[in-house]
Amino acid sequence: PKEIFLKDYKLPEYYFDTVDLSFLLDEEKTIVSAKISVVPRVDGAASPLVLDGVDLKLISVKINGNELKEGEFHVDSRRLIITSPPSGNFILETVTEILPHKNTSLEGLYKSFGKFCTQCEAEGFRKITFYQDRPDIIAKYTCRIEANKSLYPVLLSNGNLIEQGDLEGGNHFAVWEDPFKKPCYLFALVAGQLESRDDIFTTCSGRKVALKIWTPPQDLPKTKHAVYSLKAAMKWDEDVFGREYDLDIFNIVSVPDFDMGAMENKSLNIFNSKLILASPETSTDADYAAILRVIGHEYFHNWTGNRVTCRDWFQLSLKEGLTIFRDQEFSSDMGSRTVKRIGDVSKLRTYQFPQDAGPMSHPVKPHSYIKMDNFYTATVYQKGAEVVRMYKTLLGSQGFRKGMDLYFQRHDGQAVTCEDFFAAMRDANDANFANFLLWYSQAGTPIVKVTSSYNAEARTFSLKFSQTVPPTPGQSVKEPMFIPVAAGLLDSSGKDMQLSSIYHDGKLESVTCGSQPVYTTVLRVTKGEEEFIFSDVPEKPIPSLLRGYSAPIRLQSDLTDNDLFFLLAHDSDEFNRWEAGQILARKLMLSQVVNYQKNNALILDPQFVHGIKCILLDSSLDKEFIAKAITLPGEGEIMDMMEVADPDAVHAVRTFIRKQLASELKQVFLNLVKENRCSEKYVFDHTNMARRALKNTALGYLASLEDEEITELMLHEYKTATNMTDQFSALAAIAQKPGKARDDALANFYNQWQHDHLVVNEWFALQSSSDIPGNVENVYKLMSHQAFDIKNPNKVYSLIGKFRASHVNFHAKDGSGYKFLGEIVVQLDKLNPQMASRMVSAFSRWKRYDETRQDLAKAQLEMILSANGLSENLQIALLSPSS
Ligand code: HT7
Ligand code: ZN
Repeated sequence: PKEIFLKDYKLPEYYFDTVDLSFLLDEEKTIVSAKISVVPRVDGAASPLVLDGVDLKLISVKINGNELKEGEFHVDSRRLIITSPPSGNFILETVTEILPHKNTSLEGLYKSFGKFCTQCEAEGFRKITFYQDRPDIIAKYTCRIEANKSLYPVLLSNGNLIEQGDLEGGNHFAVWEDPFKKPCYLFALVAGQLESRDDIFTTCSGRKVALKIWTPPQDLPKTKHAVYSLKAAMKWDEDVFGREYDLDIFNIVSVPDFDMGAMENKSLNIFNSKLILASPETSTDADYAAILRVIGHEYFHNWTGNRVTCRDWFQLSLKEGLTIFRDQEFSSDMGSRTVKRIGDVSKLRTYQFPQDAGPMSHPVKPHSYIKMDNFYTATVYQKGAEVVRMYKTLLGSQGFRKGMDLYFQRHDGQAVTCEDFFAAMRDANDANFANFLLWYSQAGTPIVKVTSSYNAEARTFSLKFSQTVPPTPGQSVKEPMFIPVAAGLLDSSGKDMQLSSIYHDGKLESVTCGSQPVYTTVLRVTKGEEEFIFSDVPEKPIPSLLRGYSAPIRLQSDLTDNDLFFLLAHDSDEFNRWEAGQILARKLMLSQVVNYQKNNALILDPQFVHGIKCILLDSSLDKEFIAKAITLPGEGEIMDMMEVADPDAVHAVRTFIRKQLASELKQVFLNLVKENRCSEKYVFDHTNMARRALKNTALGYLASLEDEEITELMLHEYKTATNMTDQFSALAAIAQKPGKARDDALANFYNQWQHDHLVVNEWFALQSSSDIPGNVENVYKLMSHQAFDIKNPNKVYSLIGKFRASHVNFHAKDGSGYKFLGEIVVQLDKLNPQMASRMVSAFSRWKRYDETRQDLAKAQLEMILSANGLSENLQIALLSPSS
C-alpha cells in the first residue's frame, strides 16, 4: 500500500460541476449510471483524468455522447484513466455494475437486513462508481433510484424529492436533487421497507422543515427521543451559533449494520440503530444521552463539514474536532456543564493519552496516511475538540463566535484547511496566537511542571512553568507549545481571591475587566520555562490551576496532599474539585500498587475516606457530580502512569479501595440508595438522571461487600426497577461476583429481553467486560450463543470489543486473552477489515507490559501477520504496534 503525504497535496486537474446518478437496484446486481460535467482547472490543459474505482465492473464509458474505444481509456482494479480527454468542458458518462449483497465491508452500497444502504466516508464512493473520490471535488448531485416497489417501497437520497412514479413490472422510481454542492463522501442512498415518525421544525426565519426518522415499522415507537434530540439540536445551533437549517427536509435512517455511530450525509443522516432507538424500559440514561449527543453531532456537521468541508483527509479534524466541540457544548447546555466536562476529559485520558504516548501517536493533522479509515482516531476527534476549545478559552465566548461567523462567511461552499480556521479566529479578533498552530502539527501530550512560591513581604505569588513535549514516532525534537492555563487563587477560607495584575515577560499586566472583579485569568504559557508573578496577594494562596481543564496536557504541580484536600473541599471551579480528588486517588492507588508488588498489606488513608465522606454528605453538590467525584480513576489510567504496567496489581488495589470504602461508608451508601430511588415515570432530565447516577454508584460500591443483606438489596433493586437504567445497574452490581445469584439474574435478564437486539448487546457487553477470573471461557461460549452474529458490528463491539475493558482478563498472564483476540481478528478480517483493524488496536501498547506478556502478545501479532490474505487495513494497523 502507498503512503500519502500532506506535503504532496496538489489541486485537482479537473473539477466536477454536476453529477447525475441513476441506480437500478436489484437482488443480483445493481447498475449505476453516472453523468458528470467535467471542468478542467486550467483551460486548455488535457492531462489524463484519473477516476478511483474499487470492486466495480465497467460496462461502458462515454465522453460527450461518444463511447470510448480501447486505448482511449485504461481500467484496473483501483482506477479508470481517461487517457486524453478533450480540452475544455466535457460530459463523462459511465455505466458500472456492483454487487451490494456480496459487500460485507459496510462501505459503498451494501445490503443490511434486506435494505440497501450506503456509507461513503472516507473512500467508499469509489465502490459505487468511478469518481475522483477526494473531498475537494464538490458538485451538485441528482440521484434517480429505481427498484421493486413491494420490496423497496421507500427510496431516499440527498436533497429534495423532485419526481416519483410507478413503472412497469412492479418497479417504481424516485428522483432526488440536492441544491447544495457536496463532496462525494456525503452522498447517500437508502431503499427498503421503512416507516417514518414525522415532525416539523420551524426555523428562526419561519421556514418549516419536515423531519423524518425512518426505521423498520416495529422500531417506530422507539424514535420519540430522536425527534426530541433533533429539534433541540436545530434550535441550539440557531441560538448559539446563528446557524439555520438550509433545506425543507431532514431525514434520518436507522440501520442495524453500521460500522461507526452515524454519518452526516447531506439531509439524509444514517445512524446505527443503537444511537437512534430508545425507550425507558430498554435504554439507559447513558443511551439517552448518547442519542442526544450523536444526533446533535451529525446535525451540526451540516455547517461544520458539509457547507464548509475539508480540502483533503489530513484536515479531518477541521470538521470532526470542531463538531465534537460543538456537540460537547450542546450536551453541556442540555445538562450539567461540569459533569459533561468531567466525562469528556476522562474520555480523552482513557483513549487519547495512551494513543499519544504509543506507537500510533500522530498529530491532530497527520502528516501522512496509508489507509484513511484507520485515521478516525481519538487524536483527530477528541484532541481536535480540545484544540477548538482552546480558541474559545483564549478569545472568550464572544470572540470565539466572531471567529466562527467569519469562518462561515469566508468559506461557505468551499473545501478548506485547519489553517483557514485558525486564520478566521485570528483575523476576527485581531488576536496574537503565537505558535498555536503547533497543536495541529506536533504529536504527543505536553508535560507541564509548575512550582509556586509566596513572598509575604512583597505580597506576590509566583508560578514557574516548565514544559516538555515527549518524542513521538517521526518527531524526536519538539518545540514548546502555546498552553492556555486558566488559573485562580484560593484564600485560607477557601474563597476565590480577586486578581489584579500579573508580572510576566518584563511587564506588569492588569487582569481586571472593567469594574467587574476577576477570579480566574488565562495565563499564556508559550516558552520552555516561564514565570508569572501575581501582585497584591494578601496571604499565601492555594492555586487552582488549569481550571475547566483549559489545555490537553499533563500537569504536574507541587501541591501537597493537604492542598489537594483543600481544593477538593472548596474550589469554586467544580471541575478542579473533581480533579483534586482524582489526583489524590491516583497517588493513593500508585502507592498501594507498590505495596501489593512488595507483598505488603494494603492500607487506605483515613483522610481519603474522610474526603469521600464529606463529598457524599454535601447536600449543596449536584448528585451527578458526587457520583463522578467518588468514582476512582480507571485501571488503564493508573497503568499509564507506571514504568511497567501491572494489570493484576492495579486491579487488586482498585478492588481493595472500593471494598474498603464500601465497608467504612456502608451506612452512607445505604442511605443514598434509599433516598434516591425514583418510583415515578422515567424522565430524561438532569435532576432525575443525577438521582439515578448517585443511587446506582452507591449500589455498585455496596456490591463489593460479602453480605447477605446487600445481596437481598441488589435483588430487590433489580426486581423493582421501572426503567432500564436502574434494572441494568442492579444487574451489573449482582454480576460483580461469580455465583448463583449472578447466573440466575443474567438468565432472567436474557429471558426478559431476548426479543430486543439492542438490550441483548448490552447483556453481551456486561458479561464480556467482567473482571471475574478466567472470563475468557465465558466469552468463547457466548460466541456460539444464538443471538451472536459476527457479521454485525454492534454485536462484535459488545462481545469482543468490550472484552478488552477487563484489563485482568485481556492481559491474563497465561496469554488466554491475547490468544482469543488474535483468533477473532483473523476471522473478522475476512468479513470486515475496518472492524478487524479497530479490534487489533487493543494490542497497540504491548510493550508497556512485562516480558512474559510481551512475548505472548508478540506471538499473537506474528500469528495474525502470517495469516493468508490479510487486508490492507489490518496490515497497516499492525505495522506500528508490531515494529
Ligand atoms: N463523519 C463520520 C465518520 C464515519 C466513518 C468513517 C470511516 C468509516 C465509516 C464511517 N462511518 C462514519 C461520522 C462522524 O464522525 O460524524
Ligand atoms: Zn463527525
